[in-house]
Amino acid sequence: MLVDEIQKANSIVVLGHKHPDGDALGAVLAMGHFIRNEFGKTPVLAHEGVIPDNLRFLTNGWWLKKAEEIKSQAFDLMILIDAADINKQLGDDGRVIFANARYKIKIDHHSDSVPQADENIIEYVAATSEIIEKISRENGWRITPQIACYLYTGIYTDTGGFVHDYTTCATMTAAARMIEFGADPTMIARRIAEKTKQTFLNNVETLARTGFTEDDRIGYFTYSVKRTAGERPHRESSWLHQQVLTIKDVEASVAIKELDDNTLTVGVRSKGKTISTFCKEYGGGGHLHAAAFAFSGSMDEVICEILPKLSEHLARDEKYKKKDNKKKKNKNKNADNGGGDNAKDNNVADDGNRPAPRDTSPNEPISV
Ligand SMILES: [Mn+2]
Repeated sequence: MLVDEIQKANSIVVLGHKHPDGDALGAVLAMGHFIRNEFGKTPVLAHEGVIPDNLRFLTNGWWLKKAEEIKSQAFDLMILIDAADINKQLGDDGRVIFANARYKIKIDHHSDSVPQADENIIEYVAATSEIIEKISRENGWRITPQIACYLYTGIYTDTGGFVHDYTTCATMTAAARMIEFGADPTMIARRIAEKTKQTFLNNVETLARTGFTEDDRIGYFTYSVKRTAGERPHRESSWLHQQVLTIKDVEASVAIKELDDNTLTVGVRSKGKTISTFCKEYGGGGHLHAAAFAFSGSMDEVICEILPKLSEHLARDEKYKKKDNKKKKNKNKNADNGGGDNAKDNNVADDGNRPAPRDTSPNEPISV
C-alpha cells in the first residue's frame, strides 16, 4: 500500500515522465508536498528532460533535481508518475533510478499503461493529478493552496482546458474542489497559454501556410525545428493542431516536423476517428486520437503519398463506425425488449471500454 510504503521508507524519490507536461509536473509536486506535510519526510522530487517555460511558475519554491544528478542513489521507494511505459516515457537516467529503487509504485492514467512497478495504481481517468486528488481525499490529506494549484494545473492541462475526451463529471468535481482549496483558475489558464512574442509569430506564420488534402478531410502544417545560429525556432504544435481542428470539414490535423538530421516526425490528431492504428503501420504509435510516427523520406512524400492514404483510412473508419453503431442499436433494442434501460446501457458500454486519454503534451514521436 502506498501509505505503508511511504511510512516505511527512509529515502523516497518522485519522478514523472521525460520532458514533463503539466500533469506530470503537477502530480510530482503535489505528491512531494503530501509526503512532507502528512508524513514529515522530505522526498527527492526529480525531473528528466526539459521543463517547458510556461510551467516554470509551478516549480517556484521547490527544488526539483535533475534525474541525472541522483541516478547513483538507491532509494527505498520510488513513486513513478504519469509514465505509461518506462521503456518509452523514461530516459536512460530515469530507468537507472527505477532499476536501483528497492520498491516502486507507479501512478498513471494511460490506457496502454504497463504494470512494471511492484505496485501499480492505474486508473483510466483524465489525468494522473485526478488520481492523486482521489488518493488524497480517501486518506484525508490536507490540500494547501499550493497543492490545489499543482493538481488543478495537472487536470487543466491534460484535458486541454476541460475539452478533451475523458473530461468527466468526476474530473470537473476534482478541479472544482481544487478551486475551493485555493487554486486560481484565471492565473493558471493565463500562465499555461503564455508564450514569447517570437513563438506567437512562429505559430501564426505556420498556421498561415496550412494545406489541405483534396477532400478537405486533413489540414496539415509543416515546419523545421532545425537549429539556426544556435537557436531552435519554437512553435506550439498542440495549439496549431487545435486551431486546424476547428475547421468544419477537417477530420484530422497533421504536423510535419523536420528535425536536425533531416528526418521527419509526423504528428496526427483527430476529432474522434482512430488514427493510432494508422501511425502504428508506419512504426509509430500513441493514443487513439493523438499519435505520431517518424519518417525518413521527404515532406513531399508525406503530403503526396501518405496523407491521401490517411484520408482513405479516415473514410474507412467512418464506414466501420456506422456498422458498429448499427450493431449497438440492435443490441440496445434487444436489451429494451428485455426491460433494460436504454440510456443506462449506453453509459455502461461507454465506461466499459474507454479509449486512451488524450495527451496534451507536444506531439513528440512515440518511437523514433
Ligand atoms: Mn497525464
